[in-house]
Amino acid sequence: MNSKIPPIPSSQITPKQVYLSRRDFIKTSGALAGGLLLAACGAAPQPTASPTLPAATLTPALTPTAAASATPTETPRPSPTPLPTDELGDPYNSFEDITHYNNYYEFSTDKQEVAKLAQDFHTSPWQIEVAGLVNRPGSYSLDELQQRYPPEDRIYRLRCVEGWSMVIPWLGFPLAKLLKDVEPTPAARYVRFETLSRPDEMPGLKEPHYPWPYREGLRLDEAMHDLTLLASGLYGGELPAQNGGGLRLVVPWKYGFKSIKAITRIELVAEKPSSMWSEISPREYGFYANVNPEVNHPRWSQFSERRIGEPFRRHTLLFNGYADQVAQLYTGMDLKVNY
Ligand SMILES: Nc1nc2c(c(=O)[nH]1)N[C@H]1C(S)=C(S)[C@@H](COP(=O)(O)O)O[C@H]1N2
Ligand SMILES: [Mo]
Repeated sequence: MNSKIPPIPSSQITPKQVYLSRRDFIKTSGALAGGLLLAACGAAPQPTASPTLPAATLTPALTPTAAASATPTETPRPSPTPLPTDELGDPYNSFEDITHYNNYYEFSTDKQEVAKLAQDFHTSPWQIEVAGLVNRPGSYSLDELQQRYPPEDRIYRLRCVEGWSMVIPWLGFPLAKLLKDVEPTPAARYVRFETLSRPDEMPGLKEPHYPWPYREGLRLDEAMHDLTLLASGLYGGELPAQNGGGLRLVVPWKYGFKSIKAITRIELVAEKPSSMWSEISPREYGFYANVNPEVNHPRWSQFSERRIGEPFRRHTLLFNGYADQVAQLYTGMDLKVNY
């Protein structure tokens, strides 16, 4: 694979407020950013390992200034602005990496081709149908949903079943809010999600070996968990087409393929729904797909992962590091059997 992407001014690929805050950041802590850039360039990870830079809007608590705490008699010493991190101290991946290293088979199986092929995909207006075993089915525009459920900042690790991972600052709302409002009936036990099929704009749909459309499913209690997000943005801006815009699911304790992109239909059902990947290879892509370093993929180990932008592999964490929040969903279940 070749990561030569023509240089694009960051003002064209970065949401405006992020771009502006990057410029401020570079002004105030150029030395730190430069140091990290050197460190990152020493290794040869791909794609490009650019230092992650903060969106000021996402991290007001992370930008202390030395001047504010200095007494008048002291010479203020510039203190480096820390890079924004998730709750485990892992720095965000760069906007460039998050938006140019994508799994999205409706466009391409080549992660570095997706952004280019998705650039004319229309993510607005966006309509989502909620149907099935609910008292109040309906069809909602993304605008309506965003007004009803104001987007929250959520910093999540994303671990792909292939063995790589990223830290992504999403904007979104808990799926639970929407589900509560549509009132699932007592018979509803699972939630089924379906991706839009728009063959004119999605060249990958011509690939006949895949049982399109992309579909995924969750148990209702997993779907109702507060970590389960419907994301409509990232890095403080709109959700780029290549990341699943208009609206995509994010389930951070499961392998990335569960986080279905470009959702147009959500259906409450009684039986465990099938998914595109489980139809292709049920042994390799199970329904639960909980991140677990002890349960290997039939063709490779899941013990460690490559964090995009880092030179060394990391240990993979049980439930992708969210065990304290989600392990109780699986009490009494054998995770090796229910993979
Ligand atoms: N509709 C659809 N959703 C999808 C995929 C896909 O090919 N099509 N790929 C999945 C996989 S394997 C991963 S790892 C994540 C990648 O999300 P990202 O490109 O935003 O990092 O999207 C998931 N959602
Ligand atoms: Mo993935």
